[in-house]
Amino acid sequence: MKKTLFLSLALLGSMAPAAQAQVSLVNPVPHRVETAGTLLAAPEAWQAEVLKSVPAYVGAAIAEAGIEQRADAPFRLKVGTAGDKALAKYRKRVPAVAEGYYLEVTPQGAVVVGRDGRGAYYGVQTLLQMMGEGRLEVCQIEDYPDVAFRGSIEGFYGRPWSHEHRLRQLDFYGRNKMNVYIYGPKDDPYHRAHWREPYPADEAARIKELNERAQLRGVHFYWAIHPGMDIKWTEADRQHLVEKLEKMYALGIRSFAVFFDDIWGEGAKGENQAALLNYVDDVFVKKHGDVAPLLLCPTEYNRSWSSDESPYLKALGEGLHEGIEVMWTGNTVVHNIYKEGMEWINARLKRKTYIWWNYPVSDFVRDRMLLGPTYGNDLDIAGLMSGFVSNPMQYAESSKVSLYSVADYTWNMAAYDWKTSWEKALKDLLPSEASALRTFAMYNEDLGPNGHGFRRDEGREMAEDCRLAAEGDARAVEEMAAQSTLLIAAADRLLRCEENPLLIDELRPWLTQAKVVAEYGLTVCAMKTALDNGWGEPQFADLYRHARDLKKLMYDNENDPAQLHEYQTGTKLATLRYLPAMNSLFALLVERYNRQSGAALEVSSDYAPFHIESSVAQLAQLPLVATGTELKVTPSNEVIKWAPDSYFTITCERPTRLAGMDFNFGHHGAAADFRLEVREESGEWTNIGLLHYGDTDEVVHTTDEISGKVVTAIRLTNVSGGELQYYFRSFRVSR
Ligand code: LOG
Repeated sequence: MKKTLFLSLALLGSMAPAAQAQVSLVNPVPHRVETAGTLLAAPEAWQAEVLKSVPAYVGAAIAEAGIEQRADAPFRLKVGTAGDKALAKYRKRVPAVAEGYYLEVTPQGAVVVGRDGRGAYYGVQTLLQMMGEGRLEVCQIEDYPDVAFRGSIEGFYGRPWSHEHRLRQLDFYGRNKMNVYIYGPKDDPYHRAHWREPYPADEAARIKELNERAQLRGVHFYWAIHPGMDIKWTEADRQHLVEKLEKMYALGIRSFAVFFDDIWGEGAKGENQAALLNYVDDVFVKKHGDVAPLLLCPTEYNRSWSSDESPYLKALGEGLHEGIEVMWTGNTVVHNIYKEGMEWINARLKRKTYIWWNYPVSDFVRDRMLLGPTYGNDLDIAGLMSGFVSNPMQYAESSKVSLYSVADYTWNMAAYDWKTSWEKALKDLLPSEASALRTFAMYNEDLGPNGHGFRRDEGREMAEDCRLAAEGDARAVEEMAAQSTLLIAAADRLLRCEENPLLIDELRPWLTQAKVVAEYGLTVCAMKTALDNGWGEPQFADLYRHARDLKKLMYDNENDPAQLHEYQTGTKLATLRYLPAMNSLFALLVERYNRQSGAALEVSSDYAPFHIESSVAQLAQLPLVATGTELKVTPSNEVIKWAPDSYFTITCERPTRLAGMDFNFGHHGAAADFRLEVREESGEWTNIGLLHYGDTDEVVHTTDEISGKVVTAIRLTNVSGGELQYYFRSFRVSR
């Protein structure tokens, strides 16, 4: 008797037989599945018939699948769309949603019927994924996307993705039913700094090739322009913009976005932005007739920078032509997306917003590799958005861990299960070493303290062991020692894994660091054994010294010039639970040893001698990096708003001798807007002069009097009398 199962992912997760079925290999999780659970061997050859209603790229995808096409093969594959007469008997089963499809698998063959061409493509992807382990499942699937536009926005600061990486991404989006890639890397000069200038021929050719690959994978390739840093609201600049878009059109691009994020001043005016977009809509989009609705990234792109009565949002909501899409990052720059926030912004923009989700982007925490599960967005908001794209890390392959789940979430939101999705993502990315990747990923999830306050629950599975080990619990310490060995093993396996060299190259600094971190943990656990067994000098002291040396090595790895990131040094992992637990255990053991033996070994293995205090919320949580002679505040990507009299203070736990300092707020003239003071050991505050060198210098330097001063705090105050809006490009103190 046939058993009918309407599967949601929640069910898949909890039902063992279904979890092994071939349908469970499919990403995103399909909406409606009927299956008897019967498994077949996947065909090695088939007779594939692709009806004319289906675009050529679908046939190409079938041909690329590596299954022999043979006229006498017993397995028949038929692919068409809902309008095909030959498939009329399936029509009722094709969901009436753009990009939906119906797939039926029987022992004799498979039929894919798309609502449209892309739907047919997605039906074929489902079939191919199901065959991933050499088997096929007899089933009927009715499937469709919840969110119309799903994908990624290459929108981070830092090194843009390479051409090869982008091509691989587009292939990945096709397989996982994502239909959007927005090209907007902040550090492509022709996107932002030199937006008026055309691409050189070789770069133009690469963009053309990307767009062509996108078409083959059912992906809308959006090219984005970022004119806001220096746009003048003149006829000339309007023409510059349209001319640039025309150039991109000539390369074959048919979807365009205009970004005004992270700017201030002239470019940030809502009415002008709306008028410009409407103009482009009239003279470019409507003129051509085959260009997608424009997409705008506004200047107030999150709620914390806006207000209930924001005149800016009002100007966009009322002024922008119907159909122009507007992006939004949520309640803050980096935030999970909640229903209440969606309703708030949709009411103001008078349209369903297009979500720009700032995860797993790491351009504000460049010392992190973000490989954890993708969780936290509300599951009942599909109907409130027009699109959802993820801004990834500059590490393209590694970003696939979360992009895989973004595909899953946006396609079938109510059924989204972040745990299962994460496990599947790791297997998809590195099938031969998925368990090693999982072990490693458990330590690479949290972002650490950061300006946006966005954190992840790293090491949730070892929470209890970490808590107990920190208190010296014997069983938990043994457990942690075993976990540490597993981490070393995982790092070694990944380092010699050849399955995805691009991925391993990205992970390498963190893999190297993971081995040192784990060795430190192991050594601390061994210190406990040594102490429990009554070992004294020299064994305990040797282990103690080794633990401290490993800490030093971690630090050296972070500051290895070969691994320096452009703005923020560091290669951090395991910082939420594992390292704090091992540090506490270390301190506990050393104290006990000192007590027992009368020794005076230093207890703390970590020392954080500098702290930030600021009345500017955007600055208060910025990480500080202290190297041997320098103290650097992590730069901020966005514009910082300094209220009148607001301050930024660095306090030093120990009196610190200064050699000098400078900062860059992206503005010549900033020196006159601030007062710099240092607190001397006596507790007294002393003013230090500020100046620029020359007429255009953006860097603010201090006068010589700073050199040699021994201080316990450095304070910068906005004394301009008004609100200031400046970048925060660098802030360095040398000592
Ligand atoms: C930028 C983005 C950057 C991200 C995270 C938007 C709309 N713009 O603060 O380019 O990658 O935040 O740092 C942003 O998010 N500015």
